[in-house]
Order: sequence, then C-alpha cells, then structure tokens
Amino acid sequence: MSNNVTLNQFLIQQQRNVLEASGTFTLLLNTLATACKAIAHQVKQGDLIDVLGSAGSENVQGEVQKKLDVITHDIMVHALQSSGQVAGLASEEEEEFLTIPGEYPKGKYLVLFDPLDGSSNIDINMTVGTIFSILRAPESLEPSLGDFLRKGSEQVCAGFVLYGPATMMILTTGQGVNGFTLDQEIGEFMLTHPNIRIPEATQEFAINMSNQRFWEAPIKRYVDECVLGDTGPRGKNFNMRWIASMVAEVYRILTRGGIFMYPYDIRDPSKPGRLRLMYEANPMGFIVEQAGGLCSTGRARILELQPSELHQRVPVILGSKQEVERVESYFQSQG
Ligand code: AFP
Repeated sequence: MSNNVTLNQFLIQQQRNVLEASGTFTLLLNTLATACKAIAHQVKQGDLIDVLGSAGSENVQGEVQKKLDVITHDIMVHALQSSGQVAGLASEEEEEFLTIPGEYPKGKYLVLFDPLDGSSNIDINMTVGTIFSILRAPESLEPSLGDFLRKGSEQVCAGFVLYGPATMMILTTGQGVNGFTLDQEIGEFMLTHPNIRIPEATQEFAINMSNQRFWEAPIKRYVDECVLGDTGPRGKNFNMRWIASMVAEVYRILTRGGIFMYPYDIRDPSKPGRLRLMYEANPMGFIVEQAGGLCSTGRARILELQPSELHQRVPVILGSKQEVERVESYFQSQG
C-alpha cells in the first residue's frame, strides 16, 4: 500500500514524464473521477433517494433501463460535455455518439463509457461500476463515427470505477495498472494498489453456466475439464464464481487471478456474444493485458479487432495468461 499519493498527484507525476503534455489529460481524468464520485454517492444512497428500480424505458440494446442507468449516463454526459477536454463521447445507453454543445470548448480526446455496468444487480445491492475508454480525437476536433471505431490497441487510457464496499478506480495509460481507493473522509482517490499484476496460473473460472447448451465445443471442453477437477485431465480442482457484473469479475481477477468468459453462443446469430466491444471488452482488455493477462475472443486478440459499429458485441475470454492461452489452443485444435 502506497500511503498518501492521491490520484491527482499520481497523474501529475505521470504528466511530468511526457514532454509535450499540456495537462488536458490530467484534467480529463479529474473530470471522470469527479463524475464517478457523484455516481458513487447516488449508488450508495439507493432507496433513500429513490434511485432504484426501472426507469420505464429501453436502451439502444433493447434492455430495460434502470433509473440509475439514466441518472449515471446524464452525470457522465454533463461532466464530459462541459469539461473542455473532449471533442465527443459515446455511451452504452445512447444510440449515436454525442458531440459538444456550442457553448463549451472542445478538447483533444474522445471518451466511450458504460455509465453503470452490472446495473441488473443494482436492486440487490451488489457491486456495479463505470467503465471508460479514452481515444485521441481527430485534429479537426470534429469527430465522425470512424474516429470512434478504433481498435482497442489505440486506446490512450482505460479504467473502471467499482462501487462496492469501497469505491475504487482502476486505471491504465499503457504503463501498467494502478488501483485507487476513494477516501470518503477527504473525497480523494488514494493510490492503494500500485502496479497490479494478474497471476499467470489460476484455479478459478467465471462463466454463466445456464448458457452451457448454447456454447461452442472448445468452451464446453474447457469448462468440462475444470468441473472434472482432480479426476480429469487438469489434475486439480477449480472454483467457480459468477457475479454477473463484469467490473466485479475483472477486479477479482486483477486481485487473485482467474478466467472470465462470456463466449459466443448460438442463441442469436445477430449477437456474437453479450458484451459490448467499445464499452466493455476493449477497456477491460487493455487493463487486463497491462496487468499481464490476456483478452481474447477465443480466436483473436480483442484489442486487434476492427470495430464496425458503436454497439457491436463480441465474445470475451479474459484473465490469467495460462488459462486464456489454453482456451485459445482448444479453438485452434478445433480448426
Ligand atoms: P447489465 O449492465 O445489463 O447488468 O449487464 C452486465 C453485463 O454486461 C456484464 O457486466 C456481466 O458480466 C454480464 O452482463 C452478465 O450477463 P448475464 O446476466 O447473462 O449473466
């Protein structure tokens, strides 16, 4: 634990290492941190301020929106549009990307975000989070759709904020992964988890087993072998977890290793997976790789996928290196 380093101090220190840095990026991270503190406040108040339950609307994915989905989207949009640090933004809750209203200046970044990942858990008081991905805006500061549809490997930063027993921010700018815990007393994120590394080996897997009959053969094989434990080819027992909140699953994997899978399944060919490339898979893939893990569809590295639409879905297999490589090898041997 590194005591007494705030997120802001950490960012300023990083900024000093970049000769051409103007400070805009540091300000943008502060904008995001402040927005997420406001979201944490809403999430923690829950029923006391009547933010739980359905909003009575559907989002672009056809999913029923929770009141908090709408509230957190609005907090993020307002914070970013008025910040002067971004030229455009895209939210999982909004069909089209958003530009910057005329009264505000534009900045040199684009931000894509899932304002409240795992929101189906909110009414049962489980951990949820905000995920964000930062790209460079075009020189003109007039982004088109193509400027958002960039490979995950082009992200300049990715992070997520976890609203759990503690509020935490996990961040990468491509130089490792660091974790910050919100000190509620002083209202600052403090560096508590420097240089997070994912153990390469693991005995814990996470998958929604109720979808088993829809999986492809390599996933069935991998999970069957885990379930067989020390009586099967793996020769060791596995534990299973499924929180149904990707932020919580990824944080667990960053902390103690593991593999998380939301694979392709045959239910709806128009949806090659459940998770969203731009709002979930790319930012989490960047973080996981920077912590020494891997993130794959089973057939390809997620960060190398060329996006074709903002709300595109992808299969996701991420976590400890040795296990993700094993799943990939099962796909390869299937041909
Ligand atoms: P919600 O934000 O709609 O709750 O979706 C969460 C999520 O995208 C991801 O965080 C979970 O890993 C996954 O969906 C859970 O999906 P299942 O409900 O199908 O298990």
